[in-house]
Amino acid sequence: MNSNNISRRGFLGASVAVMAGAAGLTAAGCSAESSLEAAGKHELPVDPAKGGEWISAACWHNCGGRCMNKVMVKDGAVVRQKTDDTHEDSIEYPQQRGCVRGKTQQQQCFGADRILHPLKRKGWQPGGGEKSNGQMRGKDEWEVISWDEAIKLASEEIKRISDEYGPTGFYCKANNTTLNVLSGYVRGWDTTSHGTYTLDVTKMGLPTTDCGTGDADTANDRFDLENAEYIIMWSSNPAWSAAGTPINYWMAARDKGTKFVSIDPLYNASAQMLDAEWVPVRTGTDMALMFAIAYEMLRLDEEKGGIIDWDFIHKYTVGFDSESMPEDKTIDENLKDYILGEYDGTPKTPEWAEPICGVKPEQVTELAQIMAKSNKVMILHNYGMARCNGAEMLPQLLIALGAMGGHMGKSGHATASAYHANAGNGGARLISAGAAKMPKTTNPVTTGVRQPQMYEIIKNGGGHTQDVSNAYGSFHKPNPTELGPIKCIYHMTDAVLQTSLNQKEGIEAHRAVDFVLTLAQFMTTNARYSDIILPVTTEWERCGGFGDYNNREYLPFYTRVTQPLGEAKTDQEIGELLIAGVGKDPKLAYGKTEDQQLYEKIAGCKVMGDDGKMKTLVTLTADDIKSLNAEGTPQEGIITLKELKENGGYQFPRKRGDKHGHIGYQKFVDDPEANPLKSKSGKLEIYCQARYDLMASFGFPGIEQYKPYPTYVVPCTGYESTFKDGKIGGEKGEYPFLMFNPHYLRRSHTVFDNCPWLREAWANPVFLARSDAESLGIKDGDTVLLSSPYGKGLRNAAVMDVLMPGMVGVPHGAWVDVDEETGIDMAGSDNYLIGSEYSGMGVSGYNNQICNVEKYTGAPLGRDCDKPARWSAN
Ligand SMILES: Nc1nc2c(c(=O)[nH]1)N[C@H]1C(S)=C(S)[C@@H](COP(=O)(O)OP(=O)(O)OC[C@H]3O[C@@H](n4cnc5c(=O)[nH]c(N)nc54)[C@H](O)[C@@H]3O)O[C@H]1N2
Ligand SMILES: Nc1nc2c(c(=O)[nH]1)N[C@H]1C(S)=C(S)[C@@H](COP(=O)(O)OP(=O)(O)OC[C@H]3O[C@@H](n4cnc5c(=O)[nH]c(N)nc54)[C@H](O)[C@@H]3O)O[C@H]1N2
Ligand code: SF4
Ligand SMILES: [Mo]
Repeated sequence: MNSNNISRRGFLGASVAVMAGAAGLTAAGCSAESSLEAAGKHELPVDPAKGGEWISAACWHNCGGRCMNKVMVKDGAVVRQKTDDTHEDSIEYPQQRGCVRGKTQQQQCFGADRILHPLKRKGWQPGGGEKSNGQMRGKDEWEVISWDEAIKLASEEIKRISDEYGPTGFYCKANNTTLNVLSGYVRGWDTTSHGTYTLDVTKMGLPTTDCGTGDADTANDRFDLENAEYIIMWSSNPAWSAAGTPINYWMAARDKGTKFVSIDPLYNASAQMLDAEWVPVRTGTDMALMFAIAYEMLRLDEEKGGIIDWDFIHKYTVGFDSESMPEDKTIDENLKDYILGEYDGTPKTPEWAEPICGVKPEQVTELAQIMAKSNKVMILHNYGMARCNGAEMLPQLLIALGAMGGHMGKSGHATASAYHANAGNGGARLISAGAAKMPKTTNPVTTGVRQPQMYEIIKNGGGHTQDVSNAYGSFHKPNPTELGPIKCIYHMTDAVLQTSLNQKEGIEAHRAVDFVLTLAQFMTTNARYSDIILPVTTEWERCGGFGDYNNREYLPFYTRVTQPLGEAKTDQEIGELLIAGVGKDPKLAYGKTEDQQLYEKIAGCKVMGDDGKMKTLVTLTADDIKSLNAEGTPQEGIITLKELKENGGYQFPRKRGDKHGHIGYQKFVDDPEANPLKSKSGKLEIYCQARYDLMASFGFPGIEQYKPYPTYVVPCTGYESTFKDGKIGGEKGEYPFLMFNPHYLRRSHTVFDNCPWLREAWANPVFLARSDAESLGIKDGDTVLLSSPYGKGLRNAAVMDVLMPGMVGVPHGAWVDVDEETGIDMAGSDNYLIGSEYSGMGVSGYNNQICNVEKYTGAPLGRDCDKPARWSAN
């Protein structure tokens, strides 16, 4: 954002250039020229003289894309990198091109900051209490120890804690087979990706989290995007958050004449690429805007008609008006009369909404006209707006808006999520990987603690919890539970101390326990606050696998690039050693080799046949199976193992008009009696008693403000909190800005934050609106101090003309770096500025936190890429 490599060509031009770069179109500012240059050109010929071999390599993170990544390996080193060149690129059959992060995987695997040996914190001794010297976590020195010593120390300490405190003496965020067998553990639940959609939206008739597959997918197939006259991107930035192919599909629709509207505090990269009309909105206030749009639709329909699809509403939904109330209702109120102000005397007009959401009344009226039943409209949302305090009823209101225009179940119409690798590409999976059959292990503890409250329980040596969920998205009536002390924190495939809110307290919780164990590739935040770190391999050092993350048309497959570096071991190998260390049989968790598992995944790959049935994908001969070091039976498929390897997986060939199109809700809309939704009424429940009853049963703070249908609720923290007395329009308070956390291109959450190339390419500044910066005397690049009621952090300012005034963007996932003297975080960690406040259903309100911004008077921060790495292997 403040790159010197880009000349200023008028504010918007420059911003567009930078944002387009952000989308992976350019790689300005990267230092390792040769490698990146090579990586950027996918037509690079293999040079036999050089003797290199192209290998399909993993790009393994939770980034929202799924692309092909190829590396040329020579003498054990990666000398070149490229992406998909297996076929010509076309919109029907696009290449699965990777982004700059994919090319930086070599700095993940071969990074100078890899942890290559078991490490022990010098001040820690097993036995608990004083011996653990917990206050030194994050400050102490490290010593290299042998694997034997590391496993002995860790397994003996786990056994001691397990004997003394039982399974609830342990905490782990990730689903952990090893720990199931070792001891059991308390889990934390959070609303992470989908925010309020995590709370059982199936009760209102949506698929889980509004992200279905197959018939249940609410979004239409990608070829249908161009049939929409308007696509409303609500809180949606696929160019950043679903890098790879999806944005191409959206651009293809734009080229065919579809108009885009972006409702977002930031005129984001996708909006710019799609020439979208921008509706700037304050975060966490979308419901106010939605009420006002609905009000305008009702008004315009009354005045001139033709706006609202009343037949659709009455046939497919309940709770919109007094004619369509569900049988199980407990109050006689409906959405329409609420909007008209029948119950509270306040009609939800654009003038009512403007002070809250900041959207100009003219734009509200225009949106109401666009959403009319006479237009073909797709409302495609991502979940940023649902990751806000007070957004509990947003799914019901959004579906009501869609239903008012009849925008479901027809070509060119949709009201749906557009998320991750399938953003804007709904429908059944056309290709899928198999699964390896593994022993089933069970965690003896079923208690799920709301993640941010976890830290209080750990710090206080136990406590009361309202157990309402035992895993993601599976909520139940509360089970009041008393937990004893948690003495061990075990980290593996999560970055929870970095990605969960309430980080400052999280650090204190880590300092309070007897033992923290982390399986890590780098000195991540989890690792930094640990006692023993066990070096784990990256996917490049393992036998291979599938990047199986929801892309319905492409299944990436990768194999080993290098033997394990240093002394790193796989998660399975480490799990086996720990289980054996406590005197149990590793076979309880891991019945077979990783090679055998890979074979089973390959053998179980399925591809959609012409008859609509899934068929075997890969032919495997006896020799193939032998080459995989596995045992099994040969099989017939449509491609060979060699092809699977060389092509980096399999891409399903698509054509416009093929049999694999999909229209969300089509079956339900065609015949609602024969194909009812999963809600009690079988319809879309705008008034949903079941979802409300479940939420109310939690007894979380603020629940009395909610009703079974959407109403405007003042969030526990949000825009209102930026005012001194909590009233909009009054005097501004100590934290006058509203902070949100865009998912950022340097990283996939926390992953890649340590990569030098990416640190140079993406500066990780704080996003400030120009008018705010000017009134605070802040210039682009100045160091600014961010403060919130919970913490303080430093960042360099990126002064932007594409950000709504009053909003502050703090990119998600930077590795916290607390200056122990001042308590200020030097890295711009989002969660260092956020506490554990919640209400309603316990949504983590990442995007409507409050903060203050001021010019920093101390030494300038400098650039992240000039800072030394946290850890060096040497
Ligand atoms: N404030 C704020 N907080 C947020 C968000 C936000 O917008 N704002 N977003 C939320 C969202 S949507 C999400 S999904 C979460 C993500 O939260 P996390 O899942 O905790 O984040 P990741 O950074 O993906 O963590 C993956 C970790 O696993 C490690 N790892 C990778 N491969 C392996 C392996 O093979 N073995 C082992 N042992 N470790 C491995 C990586 O190094 C990394 O540390 O964050 C949430 N937190
Ligand atoms: N580069 C990169 N890509 C990623 C990830 C990553 O960390 N880095 N993480 C992946 C994961 S697990 C997830 S869950 C997805 C998340 O994907 P998204 O939800 O798309 O990511 P965000 O950047 O949080 O939000 C998207 C847009 O919503 C806007 N927004 C935020 N709050 C509000 C609001 O209250 N109202 C409105 N109207 N707009 C709002 C933001 O300005 C942003 O432009 O991304 C995935 N892709
Ligand atoms: S979008 Fe994700 S999978 Fe694709 S290259 Fe980038 S980091 Fe890798
Ligand atoms: Mo996520």
